[in-house]
Amino acid sequence: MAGRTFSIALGIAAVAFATAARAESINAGERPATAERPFAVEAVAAFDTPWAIAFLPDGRMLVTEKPGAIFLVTREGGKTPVEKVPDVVAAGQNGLLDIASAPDFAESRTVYLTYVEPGSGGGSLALARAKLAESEGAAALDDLAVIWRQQPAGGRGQPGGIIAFDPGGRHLFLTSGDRMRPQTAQDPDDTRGKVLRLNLDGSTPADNPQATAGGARAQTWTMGHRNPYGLAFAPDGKLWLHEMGPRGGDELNLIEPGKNYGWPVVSNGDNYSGSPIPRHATRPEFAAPPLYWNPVIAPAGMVIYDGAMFPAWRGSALIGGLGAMALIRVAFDGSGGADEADRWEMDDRIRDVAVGPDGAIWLIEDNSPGRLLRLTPSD
Ligand SMILES: [Ca+2]
Repeated sequence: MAGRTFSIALGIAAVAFATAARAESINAGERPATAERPFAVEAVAAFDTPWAIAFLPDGRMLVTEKPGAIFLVTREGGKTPVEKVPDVVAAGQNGLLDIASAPDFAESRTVYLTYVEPGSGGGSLALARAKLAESEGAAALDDLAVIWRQQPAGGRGQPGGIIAFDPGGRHLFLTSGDRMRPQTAQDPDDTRGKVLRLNLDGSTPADNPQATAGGARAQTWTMGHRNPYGLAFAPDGKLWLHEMGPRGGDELNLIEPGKNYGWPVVSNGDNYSGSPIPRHATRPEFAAPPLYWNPVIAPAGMVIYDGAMFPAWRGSALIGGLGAMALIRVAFDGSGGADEADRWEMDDRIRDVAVGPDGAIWLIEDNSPGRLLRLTPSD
């Protein structure tokens, strides 16, 4: 009797421990997409390989094109080219990448942009800021200054380059891809394969995990990433990232300062050559993804929805699927867990997701022409 009670107690303790430790990762790779979409899709404009959408407070958008152009776009699809865009390395995955309006844009007119800057060894990821100037129907980036550069320089594809601001608008978070040099992600003196946390002028915050170490270490918030194309804060303050893995290893990660996410030591996928990589479960010292996709979706772009048009999706992540040619909704459990809730078929590779002031969802297609799409509730 006593023995049996003990066994039951042990069993309950084991379940409680598993829940607290969140040891399990969910694989959503095999989930089907549905053509039954609860939204209407309106094509508003078209671009040459668009990469990112950034809303301005007045409801207009900035849209980047990977070959090196920026447009100011109205909700009706009117396009104004933005002049004085910096030169970029436009090849393969590299080019003009993300754009974001500063938290104080309404007063400062400041925008931030990322791109692969021409230079040695295949170019380097750069973060610049500029003022968006407008007059008589024309627009330009004035006073552009590079405020951060990848160190050391060079690499191939996989640039990362996603910008996010903390909810207080005091810090800028930047994803820096491994540039197809996997070992850089575990080198603490290399900015590649990291999430970096910077002040809004590009300097290093004094309260970063290794702020006194200088160089890449001081800028680093988390390490062990491959190619992160999604980074967003949820309303509860949690920071979520997705990253493209190797074959079968796309991940959604909860980002917490100082942690190491394991690439290339562990992955839930394998190398494209076919050689295996040890799984996350074999090395608990690395933070494991609560959600991963094997086979991959090739995630790109992410917002945490907080708008009015789709109230049931508030607090969910909306993620574009390049390989999946889909829009994916991920729901969170509030304690670090996540699961794929919906996957809707789209007609092309989805590169970025944004939400307008009225709560409409906006997508861009990774194509040339790649369309800018506005999604509103079907009924
Ligand atoms: Ca990982």
